[in-house]
Order: sequence, then structure tokens, then C-alpha cells
Amino acid sequence: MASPQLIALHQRANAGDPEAVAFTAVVAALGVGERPSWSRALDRLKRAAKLGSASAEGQLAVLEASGFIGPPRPIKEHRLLADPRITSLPGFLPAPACEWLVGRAAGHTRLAETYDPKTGERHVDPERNNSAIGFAFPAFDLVIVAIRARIATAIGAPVQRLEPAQVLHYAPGQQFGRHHDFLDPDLPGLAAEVASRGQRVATFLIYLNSGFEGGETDFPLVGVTYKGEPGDGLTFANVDRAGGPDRRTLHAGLPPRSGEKWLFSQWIRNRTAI
Ligand SMILES: O=C(O)CCC(=O)C(=O)O
Repeated sequence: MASPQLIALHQRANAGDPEAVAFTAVVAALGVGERPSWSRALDRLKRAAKLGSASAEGQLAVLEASGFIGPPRPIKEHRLLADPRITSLPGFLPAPACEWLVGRAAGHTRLAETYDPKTGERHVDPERNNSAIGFAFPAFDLVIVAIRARIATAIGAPVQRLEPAQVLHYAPGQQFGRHHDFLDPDLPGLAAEVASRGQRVATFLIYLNSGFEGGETDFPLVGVTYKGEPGDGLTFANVDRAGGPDRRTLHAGLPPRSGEKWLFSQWIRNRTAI
């Protein structure tokens, strides 16, 4: 956010605009134009709730119920495969936070896009017909900030390496066909992207709901098929130990046969991504 916008935000917040106060909580947590502070962020969110922000009140309830207020909860890991590294994280995100994400996304998703390997531009790919919504800084709330911080802790990377987050939605028959998440530096359209913003070295997924058949995350070349319960995480490296693309990480979001699938998807770069 440019400085004039930040000044305007704080002016609105000082004037008592509840939603502006709520967003200054995000600004405090991320340290935009100020020293980052989680406790100041929570104080601001509480003030926004007192001023009448329903969103702030909802965020506080979700943060409280999901273990984001108070001592951090231990993160459980279960190694599914050592090489390439594929790890599940049972119970990574409590149900209220999963429901919050679905609530933020529902009704706002659009046909998902991928990188065109020739041009490096975003484009609609016939292999990917599910829908998605991206959450970048101006669309963050404190719940999303907290989830991204927990992901950064789990994978041992600074949060600045996380790309904007996405929530994916699959109706029956919709899929994210077989693909790699690394950006192939051999493809002309992607080499520039890798050079300017770094390689996408890891992926972190969180299953957000139940009540669908099929819809697994499938790694056909290494024989791993995973389907999480709501809140379960799945993370995998997209590159080998030398940092080069690992083609064995080919994977797909299989289509649900019935019901709807919601998934939080977070790609991680090897350097600052936002
Ligand atoms: O929907 C899934 O299970 C997979 C999602 C995926 O492949 C991705 O976000 O890169």
C-alpha cells in the first residue's frame, strides 16, 4: 500500500470508521509503515469490534477459537513421502478458521487461471476448470494473516516468501488437471518470472470442508493420493535438493464425484514474493 493510502487509512481509523480500524489491525500485524506487533493488531481489532465492525467481531471469535490468541499450538506432521517430500499436517487449522475462509470465498470465486508457458501471462487453461479467489494484501483480514503466519512457521520460511493466498472451489466434475507448481525456467514465458520473483519452491494446501466424494490431491508419479479432513494440511516441495524443478511432483486436484470441495492453497517462493 502506497504511503498516501496508508495515511488516509489511519485518518479514517482515527475518525472512528470501524472497517478502517479493523484493517489497521492487518497493517499492525504485518508491520506496514510501523513495527509489526500481534498484540497491537489484536487491540485494534477489539477496538473495531467495539465500534461496531461485525467482521472484526467475527475475526476475534475465529482467532480465539482457532488458537491464534494465546500460546501457539503445536503443529503435528506426518511424512507421507521422503523424496520428493510430501507431508500431511493433521488438524492444522481448526474448523472455525476453515469456515471463515469458505465464508470469505463463497460467491466470489471465478474460473481459475494458470501461467501461459509461452508468454508468462495468466490465462484460462482447459485442464483447470475449477474456480478460485485470490487474497492479496488489501483483501487480507487478521484471520488470513494468522493462517499465513502459521504456515510460515510450519515450513520454516519467512512469511514474506508467501505469494498471495487462494481459496479454491470445485463443483462436481471440476478439476485442476495434472500440473507442476514450480515455474519451469526452461519455458520462455516463465524464465523471466523466475528471474524477477523467484522460484515457487513449495506448496501448502488446507482442506476446508467435508461432504464430497473424490476430490483427492493425486501425485501419480510417486503413488501418493491424499484426501484431508477439514483443517488438515498438506505440504510438498516442488524443487529438488539442488533447487531445480522436481518433475516427480506432478499432481492434480481430482474432480469431486459429488459435493463441493473447498481448499486453501498457498504457494511459497524462494525469496520475497509480496
Ligand atoms: O485441489 C487440489 O487438491 C490440488 C490443488 C493444487 O494442485 C494446487 O493448488 O497447486
